[in-house]
Amino acid sequence: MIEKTFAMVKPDGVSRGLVGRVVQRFEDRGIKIVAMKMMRIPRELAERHYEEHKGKAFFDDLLSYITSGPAVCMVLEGENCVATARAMMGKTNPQDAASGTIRGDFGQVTGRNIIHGSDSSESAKREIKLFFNDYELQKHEVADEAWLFEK
Ligand code: D4T
Repeated sequence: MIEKTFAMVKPDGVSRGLVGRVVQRFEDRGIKIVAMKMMRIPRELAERHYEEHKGKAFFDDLLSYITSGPAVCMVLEGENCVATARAMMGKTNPQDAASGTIRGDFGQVTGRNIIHGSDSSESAKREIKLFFNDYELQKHEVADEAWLFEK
């Protein structure tokens, strides 16, 4: 099933110049970028995004980190895209993330793990709405679409 997911290159990824290489991986896989913007996430939006972690020991550090500089927010689209994008990112703790994944190749610690991806289709819908307006989501065809999917 073709579905959308939300992904964000976090401020460490932006600051370390990893945006291009991260985006390249999605493009190489044939995953379609249907929205993308750079923003410094306001604290209130960060709190809503991470509301499931409110009250946890790492919550304040997480908010400081995620609001510390610009992030690059994206909506990705593809077959089973929530799970595929998560698999490409690797485990939350880069120490546990397999080589070949974004976190496994570029990260070392959980608190600087470069990228976020929605963990379910419900989260994806919620997060896409939090960060993007409908008019920011493109409906374009890409050149190799006919070869990426069966009819
Ligand atoms: P995100 O949401 O950033 O893609 O991460 P995950 O979906 O892979 O992991 P998560 O929701 O469990 O954690 C959210 C965010 O909090 C940071 N974190 C997490 C942390 O700093 N210390 C911790 O102990 C945990 C569990 C990293 C990701």
